Amino acid sequence: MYTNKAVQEWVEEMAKLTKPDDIVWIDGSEEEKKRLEEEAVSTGELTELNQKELPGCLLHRTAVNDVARVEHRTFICTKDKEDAGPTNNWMDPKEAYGKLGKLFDGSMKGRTMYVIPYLMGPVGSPFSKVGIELTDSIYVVLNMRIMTRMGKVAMDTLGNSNDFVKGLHSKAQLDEENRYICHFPEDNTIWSVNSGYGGNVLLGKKCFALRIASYMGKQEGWMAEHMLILGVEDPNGNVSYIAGAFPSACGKTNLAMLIPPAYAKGYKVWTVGDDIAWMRIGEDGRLWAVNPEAGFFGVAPGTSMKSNPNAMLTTRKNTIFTNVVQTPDNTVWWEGIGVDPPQEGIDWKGNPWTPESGEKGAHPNSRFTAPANQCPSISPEWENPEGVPISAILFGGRRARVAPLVYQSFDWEHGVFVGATMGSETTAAATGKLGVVRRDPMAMLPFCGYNMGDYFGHWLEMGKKLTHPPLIFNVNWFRTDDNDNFLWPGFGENFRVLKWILARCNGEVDALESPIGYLPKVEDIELEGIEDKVSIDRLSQLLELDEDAWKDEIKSQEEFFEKFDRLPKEIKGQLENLKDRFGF
Ligand code: GTP
Ligand code: SPV
Ligand code: MN
Repeated sequence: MYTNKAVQEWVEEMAKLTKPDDIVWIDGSEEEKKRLEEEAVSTGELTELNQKELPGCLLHRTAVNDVARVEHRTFICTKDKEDAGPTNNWMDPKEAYGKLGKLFDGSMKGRTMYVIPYLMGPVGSPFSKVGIELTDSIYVVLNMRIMTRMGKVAMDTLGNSNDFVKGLHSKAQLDEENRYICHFPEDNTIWSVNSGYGGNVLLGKKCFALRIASYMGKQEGWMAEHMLILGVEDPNGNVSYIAGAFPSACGKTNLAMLIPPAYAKGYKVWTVGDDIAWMRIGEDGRLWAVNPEAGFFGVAPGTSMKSNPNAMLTTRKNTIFTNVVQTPDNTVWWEGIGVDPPQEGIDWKGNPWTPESGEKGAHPNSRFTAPANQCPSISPEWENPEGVPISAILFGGRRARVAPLVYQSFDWEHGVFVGATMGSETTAAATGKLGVVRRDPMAMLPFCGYNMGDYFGHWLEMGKKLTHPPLIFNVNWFRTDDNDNFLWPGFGENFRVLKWILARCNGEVDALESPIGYLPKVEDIELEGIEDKVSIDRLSQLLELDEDAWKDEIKSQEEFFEKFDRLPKEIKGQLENLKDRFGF
């Protein structure tokens, strides 16, 4: 059905390696979706949920050892090791092709290979790029159908060109010991084997739209970032756009779908994207961003009608739930959904479960895959081929003590330093120890497809070319008191912080200069309606700088930067300036 020669030849070559019984070319049609769903339900790969309550919704359980991204098994395979840099795992491309080639050899025997053409970015946008994923998983096809513009539209965009990202995925035996997610940025290629978990296998997402795309962006003068994009509409109908980079499971989806508190009459927040932003410099010298994805692959636990009604409403139909609890009436439940658990259910492992068992019913990294256009707050501009102009960039993470609720960088270069020194406590989105602080520059530590020293350099270069750069801020919703309680109510109340940020962008409010940047005056963060939860004292506490904590923080930043041979001198200079301002 498709006539592109380069695609055909590559598919033939990969089929020779993986030896599937059949090859199915995906067109993205409704009939195809129906057929694949039926097949996956018949084999138990997917379970049809209560079609009255959750029309078009399906449930999937991954293998118990396959529930999150595996960063220690994720590799950047560049010819020169230095080009992968000190923060990435590196493998020589020849070695990687050899090693994974053996694992792929015959891995699709007895199975069907699906050829998925997909488009990252809106149809007809100069930002957009084509990828093709070969996979032996129907779950992957159906997820890619939601997360990307999949099928004919992508092939039509590609035409006769050979400019596409080649992705090969096989579940193989789901063997943890032989699980590899390898990226070959110099060959536009991704090979992923022995996993069935989203972030490892939906190759358009982290693998292409961040790791490969960040490398492309460096070559071509644009940026691929782990950022949400939202628009704030004021009562006069003016919309300002904000992009925000927070590490995995640190609040991007929630902020992107925020509903302003009652006091902020006439304001509205629009969702453009919840995870990834591709950004270019416009002719007007501003930074313009698109969301390359078409769906949300969101964290389920903690999502409720109270914390994120827009996400709940988005997932009422045509959604694939992964690793949540299946209830007796064949709907879904997870910790923090805001309704009582069923008396009994089936947990994410597929076992009978009761709330009394003391075990979590849903995996902490259980997810929903839902079409973006079902989101009640989806921006009218979300598929604008030109993107949206960004007024402010936010960096943020989970910091119990050091980072104040919000501060503004002095300028772009200092903002790049603020991003480069981001740290956050680890979450369930990746395997490994939870809750330990690790440095995570721009929330890109697991997703940068090249040397992060060069990446910082690229940010600095972009700043020089932007005649109207966005202002750069740092936010922290996760500061705690001595009893580990969150000091800030978060979620919808984060709007109060966005409002200060936009007031800064519009030059409407002044600020206090501190060693780390501009801090809000307490009276400039509006507390109307939450005075009972956040007193002035508490707000002051949220904005406080603890000098001892900052001393340790700077030491940790310094140690991190010592790993880099290619650290731009500007970053070093910024660190020295910070120490001077503190008098350390
Ligand atoms: P990825 O999809 O992994 O990139 O995650 P994300 O950055 O989109 O995170 P998400 O919005 O899904 O939030 C992850 C977790 O953080 C959820 O359990 C939320 O309940 C919690 N969370 C989000 N926003 C806030 C907040 O403002 N305050 C607090 N305390 N928790 C929050
Ligand atoms: C993240 O971990 O940042 C996610 C989910 O958004 S995944 O697709 O697994 O990367
Ligand atoms: Mn993410």
